[in-house]
Amino acid sequence: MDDILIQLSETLTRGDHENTARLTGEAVAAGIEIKRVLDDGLISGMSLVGEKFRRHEIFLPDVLLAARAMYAGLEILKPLLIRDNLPSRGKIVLGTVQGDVHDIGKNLVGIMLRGAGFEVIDLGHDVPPEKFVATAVSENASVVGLSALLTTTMPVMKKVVALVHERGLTGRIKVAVGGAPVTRQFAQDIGADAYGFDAVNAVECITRLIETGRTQN
Ligand code: B1M
Repeated sequence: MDDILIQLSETLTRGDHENTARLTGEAVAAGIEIKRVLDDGLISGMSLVGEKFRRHEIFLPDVLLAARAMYAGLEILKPLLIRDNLPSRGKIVLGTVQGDVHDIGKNLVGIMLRGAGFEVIDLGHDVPPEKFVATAVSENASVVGLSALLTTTMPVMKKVVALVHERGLTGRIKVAVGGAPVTRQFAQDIGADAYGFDAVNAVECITRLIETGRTQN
């Protein structure tokens, strides 16, 4: 792997936001594909942070610093991923489910969706089921995209799917789910319409949902 991506990953792991931004810019300027800067640089560093946190080698403040560094890198990539002034391909309500504050992956999904020409209404994190459904109705959005990073908040996704059915909105509002602990099997079990394993795949499955109406599960 390119040295600069190894350095980028290590810098993010240390929570050094200034050098994370600098190295992200340098990697782009060196002509490295943006997907690789994201996957092999920023996301790879963040995965390492997760492992160290799990092993109690680092603590919550260190994770917060790494998150700040991740955002510094994403700010550099954002203009390269988002294309403005395109006709909208569809409207998506996006958010991290209630009880969960992890929003880096969700924001990445939002950036990629906007980059692919979708209109995204981002409700942020810690979003109650009712708010997802009410916003989709009031904004006439056809998809709600749910992110969860905690095993304890995954059941909220099931509540959103149930609410869509209870309100008689089945088929009109489709539910796409994702996040590190979420699996395709889980998505099928709760009756979600689509599952995306990463931000690129989220765009693929949501595009399929909107353009062909075909569910994946
Ligand atoms: Co937390 N945290 N955290 N954390 N944190 C995890 C998730 C954890 C796995 C760490 C660990 O123990 N190894 C663990 C969860 C364990 C579990 O549930 N099994 C954990 C824990 C325990 C906690 C706390 C409970 C810690 C505590 O307080 N003791 C606490 C919970 C707070 C809460 O939410 N109520 C907590 C807090 C935090 C911070 C606030 C410090 C910070 C979040 C900052 C922020 O987001 N603004 C944080 C972070 C940064 C992490 C890790 C290290 C990194 C997450 C991340 O941003 N990854 C994480 C460990 C890990 O995941 N390896 C961890 C990078 C991001 C690009 O990936 O979010 O997976 P990800 O998104 C991917 C895909 O999942 C997918 O696409 C994205 C791009 O590829 N995707 C979708 C995401 N959403 C999608 C939606 C889709 C489709 C695809 O469709 C709509």
